Amino acid sequence: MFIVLLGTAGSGKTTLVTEFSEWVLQELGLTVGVANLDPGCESLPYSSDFDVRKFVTMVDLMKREGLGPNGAMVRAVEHMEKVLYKLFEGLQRRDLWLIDTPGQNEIFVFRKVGPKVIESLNNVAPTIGVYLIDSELAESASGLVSSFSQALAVKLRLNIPLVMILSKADLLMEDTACMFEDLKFLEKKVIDEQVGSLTDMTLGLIQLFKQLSTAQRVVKISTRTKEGFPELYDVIHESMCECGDLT
Ligand SMILES: Nc1nc2c(ncn2[C@@H]2O[C@H](COP(=O)(O)OP(=O)(O)O)[C@@H](O)[C@H]2O)c(=O)[nH]1
Ligand SMILES: [Mg+2]
Repeated sequence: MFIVLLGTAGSGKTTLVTEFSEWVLQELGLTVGVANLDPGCESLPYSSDFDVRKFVTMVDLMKREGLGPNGAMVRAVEHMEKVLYKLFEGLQRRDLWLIDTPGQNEIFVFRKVGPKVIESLNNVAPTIGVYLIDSELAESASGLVSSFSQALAVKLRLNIPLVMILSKADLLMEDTACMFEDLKFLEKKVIDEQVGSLTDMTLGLIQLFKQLSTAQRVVKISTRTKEGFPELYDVIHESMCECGDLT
């Protein structure tokens, strides 16, 4: 099974890959592989079984081609597409694989490389996305709904089962947790926030969100406190079963 970590820059993907891989190994005794697909990271907190930086790095492209960070990331993912087949040569058998994706997630997801990576993984083993909603960005009702709409765009683009989680639960405000868990409460908060002509659209997005997450339960994760790791493993497994990919 491949678990692809997705979410905005700084939402906690790399940290979660590090902590969750250790937890899966120690607590569940499963073999876990880790692949880094971020050509822009300077150092990694985990030891990777596959690292795209062996083939391309952003720093190198910035130096060689005089590009800025975004231009270099665009060139890097274009190059990644060409070396994708090497990714699969490097992946040995494991109970599960965690796939870390670029910090500048939109360049990965919305360029050709994102769907190509997912398709190639899916051809090898069942693949699921874990989308991190950053608690720090979801302090207001409209902030949380904007995060939902980003997740919706990712789901549309990659077309895989997507488990939605709230990252950095240790920073979570009580109101945010309630909004995430109780969509009726979120609707009320949207109306209270008086976003004017955007209210109807925002309420419409909440309706869409109800259909988006494959997991019925809300998972709050903190890599600081280790809150939510067993729940995350359970919802990943449940989502795979619902999609008929696991029994
Ligand atoms: N408070 C808190 N900070 C976190 C947590 N997970 C990650 N971070 C911090 O968030 C920042 C971005 O994390 P990173 O994993 O690099 O995000 P990425 O860009 O999505 O890979 C780092 O400073 C992390 O230490 C968490 O659970 N709680
Ligand atoms: Mg990262």
